Amino acid sequence: MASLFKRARVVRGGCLPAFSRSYRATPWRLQQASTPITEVTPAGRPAFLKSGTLPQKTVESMKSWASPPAPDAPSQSTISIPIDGQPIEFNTFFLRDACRCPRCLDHSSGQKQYGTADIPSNLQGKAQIQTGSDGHQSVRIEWENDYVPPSPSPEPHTTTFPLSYLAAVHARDEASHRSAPSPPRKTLWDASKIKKELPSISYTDYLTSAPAFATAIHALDRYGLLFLRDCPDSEHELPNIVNRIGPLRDTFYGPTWDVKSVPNAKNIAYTHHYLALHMDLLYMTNPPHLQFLHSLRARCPGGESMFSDAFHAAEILRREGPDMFEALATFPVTYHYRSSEQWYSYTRPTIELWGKESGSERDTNDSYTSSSHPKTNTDMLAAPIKCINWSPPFQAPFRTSVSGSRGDMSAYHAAAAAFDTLLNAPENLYEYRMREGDCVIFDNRRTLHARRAFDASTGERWLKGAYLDDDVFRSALRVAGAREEGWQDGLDYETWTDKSV
Ligand SMILES: O=C(O)CCC(=O)C(=O)O
Ligand SMILES: [Fe+2]
Ligand SMILES: [Zn+2]
Repeated sequence: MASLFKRARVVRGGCLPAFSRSYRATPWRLQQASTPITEVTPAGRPAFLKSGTLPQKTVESMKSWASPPAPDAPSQSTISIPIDGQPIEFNTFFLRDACRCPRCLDHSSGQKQYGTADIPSNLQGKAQIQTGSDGHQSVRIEWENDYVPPSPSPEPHTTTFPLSYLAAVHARDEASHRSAPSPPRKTLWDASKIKKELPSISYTDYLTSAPAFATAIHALDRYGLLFLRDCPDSEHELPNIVNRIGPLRDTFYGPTWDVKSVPNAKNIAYTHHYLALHMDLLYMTNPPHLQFLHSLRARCPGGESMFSDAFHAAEILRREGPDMFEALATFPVTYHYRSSEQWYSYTRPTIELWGKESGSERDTNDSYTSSSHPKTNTDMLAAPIKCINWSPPFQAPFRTSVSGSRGDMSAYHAAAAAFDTLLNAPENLYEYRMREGDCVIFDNRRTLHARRAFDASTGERWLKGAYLDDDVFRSALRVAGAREEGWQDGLDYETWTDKSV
């Protein structure tokens, strides 16, 4: 029966501790083999269906978790803790589970030594406020019927929180009840604004100055565009530039790739033709978040780069043509890359919005992972933009709503034409001729890139390119800023580990 809980954790590097037999006491409920099974399901406890497929003993054990504790083992669903003089009820399991003491966390990795499911359902706790010699207040909880990870220490297990942490948790809960979390802060731009405010940094500062690097990548997050100046003239330099943020994203184009005009190009970018505004790799499930282009040679006429803020264009459309905005937020467009050796394909709407459903990461202050899409038009017209998908050169034939006189395709066509006009309007398009030694970094889910045709017969044009994923960028932003925007004071505790014992 215990095998239900003996999950084999397969972790890359094999470094997740815990869950090994020696580290786990038998969960309390599993010892209660004779616990009477009841159909009564108190609020907040899951009801189990009768299972025809699981062994009866397993089903009984599962039911025992859902049933109320025996009368001699009263449960305590909350613990009252005063926050700003008000008694606030915190869920008992939340408090026990959030313990970050050196017994609950593995000493070196800071990872948990037990699972939430190991916490006995009859857990009880008594909270006491303490004031340290430095004046900081903390909450010390003494537990009864606790799950205690094994430790050489004879001391009973207690949990101590900075009071500021619980105040921040409470504030976060309150805010999420009042309104949807605020969108990640972005600075939308048109051509004149970006010319004035263009984020840029010298190569040397980017690599050697932590504060300058932090400022630069926060600007990259805000504007979706950053220029590095005076990069070394070496085709081997780009991985160093990317690695300053984190490991680069390898694709079938290679870890880095050369944008040069070549015969039999496997990508339209590797020709000398005009390349319309687009994003890269939308035919993949998770297109790269950042794209890097390092200019190594700029010795022929033409080839100017162009950038356009697709969030800015989409916001204009939301204001001026809400029906068109809706068409772009719903109509599915298929992108593909097909050759003799590759066949990538993915379908997505042009505008993706942050959802509001509970459990989505927008509710947890994390701004760059996937979330559910708003369901109603009202939600759609209010929801912040998560990302844009626009890559005409890589579109496949449409797959839906195209037969007969169905309106969807025509509505999409009108909306796409309006969006294209906005993206390419001279007042929105930032044109810049990359100089040798420049490296541009841009948000591939927001900032569109294009280039003018060039005359490859009179001189060389050569860019080296690379990609980087969203998780890697979010991680670098957090490290550089110690916390994300929208992150409340005090919540840093969640990633803090007390290694003092
Ligand atoms: O040639 C350029 O400036 C851009 C090429 C391009 O779109 C790409 O490499 O993704
Ligand atoms: Fe591209
Ligand atoms: Zn603990």
